[in-house]
Order: sequence, then structure tokens, then C-alpha cells
Amino acid sequence: MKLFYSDASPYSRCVRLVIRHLGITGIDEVITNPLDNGEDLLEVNPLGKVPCLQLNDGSSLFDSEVILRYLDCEFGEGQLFGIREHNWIGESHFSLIKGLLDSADALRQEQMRQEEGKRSPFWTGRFEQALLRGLQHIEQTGLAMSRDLSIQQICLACLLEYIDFRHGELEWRKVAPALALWLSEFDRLPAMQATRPK
Ligand SMILES: N[C@@H](CCC(=O)N[C@@H](CS)C(=O)NCC(=O)O)C(=O)O
Repeated sequence: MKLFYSDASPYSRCVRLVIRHLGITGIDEVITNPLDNGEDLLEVNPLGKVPCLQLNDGSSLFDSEVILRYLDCEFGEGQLFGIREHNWIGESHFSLIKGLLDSADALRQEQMRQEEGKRSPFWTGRFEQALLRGLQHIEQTGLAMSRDLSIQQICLACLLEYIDFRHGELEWRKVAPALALWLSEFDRLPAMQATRPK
């Protein structure tokens, strides 16, 4: 199998963490800048986005959620997502974190527009507020406190470190101090250190 990923992409990092956590071998990780519009990526994902997992039969899986569910189902016996029918609240927490990843990514796009003098204060503020509100909500659910490693925790760690990487000015630790403490522990995992955004 072949995983198209980029080092900066938090969605790619979630997948790379799961590969390491489940001890999956036989995936060739191919670093790819989606903005280059390389033929290799466009052939497997018409959206031109990473991550994308090409299976051994040539077919491909995207986006990150589909890849994560596939890996958990095929290699993890569902240990990360759990049994869907019985965990609707957990599913919503996953959706919240995924939505926050989208807000952080959209905020990055605003940041890039600033270089062209086209940043929108309205959208910048809206994405920032969504991030702060969402993290405060996650803090209150206590999901980071569970001892069992879940897909929510993996994606949350990727989200928080992506915010630090791209949006250091966002003072999220003030609204979610328990998450900050949790991240400082979680960050010690070898898989976290091996997949730092750059
Ligand atoms: N919903 C997608 C989002 C993937 C995504 O937006 N990836 C970014 C990198 S962080 C990308 O490839 N951007 C290129 C583009 O938007 O054209 C997922 O969960 O995989």
C-alpha cells in the first residue's frame, strides 16, 4: 500500500499515528505536496488532497476518516472507533474534532491570503472562535482523560499540535488548560515525535 501524505497536514498525521499505533507494516509513505498537483496524486485522488491511501489492488481510499476507519477495521479489530451503533456520543466527538481540523485548515488558508492582502477579518474571527469554543467543549467532555487510547484522542493531539504549528497566536491553553496538560503527556509518545509537523 502507498500513503500520500504531507508533513504539515494534520489529517495525514492522524493516519500516520494510527499506522504506528496499530503496528501496521507494508505501507510506503510518500511525501507529497498537494499544491504541486502532481500526476501521481491526481490519479489516485481527483480532489488533489492528502492523505490518500492507495491499496495493493490499485484502488484508493480518501478522505482521512475513510482511511482511519479502514485501518482500524482491517488491522485494529475496531479498537479505535469502537462499535458505531453503541457510541453515538463518541461519533459526535469525532465529528467535532474533524470540524475543528477543518476550521484550523480554513484559518491557514486565510493566513495564506494575507500574503496577497486578501485575508478576511470576518472569516478569520469566525474560525478562531469556532476553535476556541470547540476546544472548551472538548475540555468539558473529559474525553482526553480516558485511559483507553481512542481515535478521538489521536485526532485531538494532531489538531492541538497543528494549531501550535500554524496558529501560535491562538491562546487555546487559556480556555482548555486540562487539554494542555494532557497534550504535554501525550506528546511523549514515540509516534508523536516521529510525525511532528514541519
Ligand atoms: N477532509 C479531508 C481534508 C484533507 C485536506 O484538506 N488536506 C489538505 C492538506 S492539510 C490538502 O490536501 N489541501 C490541498 C487542497 O485543498 O487542494 C480529509 O479529512 O482528508
